[in-house]
Amino acid sequence: MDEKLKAIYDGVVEGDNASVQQHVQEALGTGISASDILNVGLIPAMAEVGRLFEEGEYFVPEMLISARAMKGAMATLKPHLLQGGVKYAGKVVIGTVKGDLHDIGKNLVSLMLEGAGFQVTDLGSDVTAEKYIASVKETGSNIIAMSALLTTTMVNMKATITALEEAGLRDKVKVMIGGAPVTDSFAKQIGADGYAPDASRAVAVARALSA
Ligand code: B12
Repeated sequence: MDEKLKAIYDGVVEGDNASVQQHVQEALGTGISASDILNVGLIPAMAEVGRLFEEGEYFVPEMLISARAMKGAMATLKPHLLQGGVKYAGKVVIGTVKGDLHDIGKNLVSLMLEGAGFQVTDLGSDVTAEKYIASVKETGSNIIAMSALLTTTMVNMKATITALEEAGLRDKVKVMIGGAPVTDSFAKQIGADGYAPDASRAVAVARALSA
């Protein structure tokens, strides 16, 4: 791995916000692309943090400071990732489902969709079915994108789809879902229209659903 990308990776794993910021700026300055910083440095670092948590080496506070370092880096990368966006491609309401506070992956999907020319309304995390529905009505969006990182909150994706049906909106809006525990077969099982395992494939799915 490139030295700068390794420094970014280490900084996120160690939760060293200042060092991550510094190395991200330097990497951009030396011509390393924002997408390499994201895909080679930042995302694998968060996967490592998850592994350390699973093995009992890290606890919630460590996860939190790593997440802060990752978020800070993403804020710096945002303008670079948005460069070269294409024309308006569709309207998406996105959020992490009720009971779930994990928003890093959702933020990435949101960012990539924006970069690909979608108009994105980001409702944040812990989003109830009612909130998704109110936002679809208000913005006239054609896609709801839901994220879940906890096996215990995945059920709230199905609850949102049921609420859409009850509101008479199911045939007006496509539903796409994702997040580490979510699979294609789960998406089919709950009647979602699309699933993607990562942010770049989320863009392809959103394009297909808007066609
Ligand atoms: C950071 C983190 C936290 C942070 C979150 C900070 C934040 N603002 O997001 C904090 C410390 C708050 C946290 C809390 C908890 N966490 Co946590 N957390 C993580 C960790 C380490 C990383 C998640 C992450 O950001 N990954 C990086 C991003 C880029 O990846 P991603 O989210 O998967 O997103 C990508 C794809 O999934 C996809 N995607 C995501 N969303 C969407 C949406 C759509 C529509 C599409 C198409 C695609 C898509 O694209 C993204 C980009 O490529 C994971 C471990 C892991 N390996 O996932 C545990 C993990 C998710 N947490 C876990 C747990 C248990 C918890 C707690 C319950 C811990 C506790 N005891 O309190 C709490 C729950 C709080 C709550 N109510 O939500 C478990 C979940 C286990 C399970 N099976 O349910 C995990 C898996 C850790 C573990 N191995 O045990 N956590």
